[in-house]
Amino acid sequence: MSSTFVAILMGSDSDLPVMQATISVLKTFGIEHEVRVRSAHRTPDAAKAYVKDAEERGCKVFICAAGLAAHLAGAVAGMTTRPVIGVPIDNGPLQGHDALLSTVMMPGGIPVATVAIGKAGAKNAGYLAAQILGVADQSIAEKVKAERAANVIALLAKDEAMQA
Ligand code: RP5
Repeated sequence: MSSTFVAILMGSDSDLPVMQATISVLKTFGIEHEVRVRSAHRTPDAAKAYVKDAEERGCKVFICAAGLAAHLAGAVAGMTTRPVIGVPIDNGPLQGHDALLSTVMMPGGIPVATVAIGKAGAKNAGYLAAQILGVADQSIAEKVKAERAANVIALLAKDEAMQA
């Protein structure tokens, strides 16, 4: 029997500090996840084998992070019809602009839902995965709504404190 989970793939273990933001969001919502290092360039065969195996075991969303010539999300998107979220990592001399364009500029028919460069994008990748799962899972949808409502209250409270 397969159980629903999100797979987080990263091109290198050096991407992990940024991707902790994704892991943290998924933990907040109690979403099962796996974290693996698989590279489109350095370990293409292992990347493909993982994607196929993860699909069979119940992976519903793939989150792929890479920096520089960031082809991991695009390569994974070519291997699966599950939603693929791409996180451009902000390392290297171009500070993630290279990774952003490599991730987002996909040919028609093979989409990658690309989030912002770096930590904000990594965080949003977790939220987007939760929202995708929430379409079919009411309990996750409710948690996402509750978290948003709590954020509104917290922000307005900060504003109120500022005015005092
Ligand atoms: C990319 O190259 C990885 O995703 C990483 O962001 C970047 C550098 O990798 P390392 O040289 O740190 O392993 O493929």
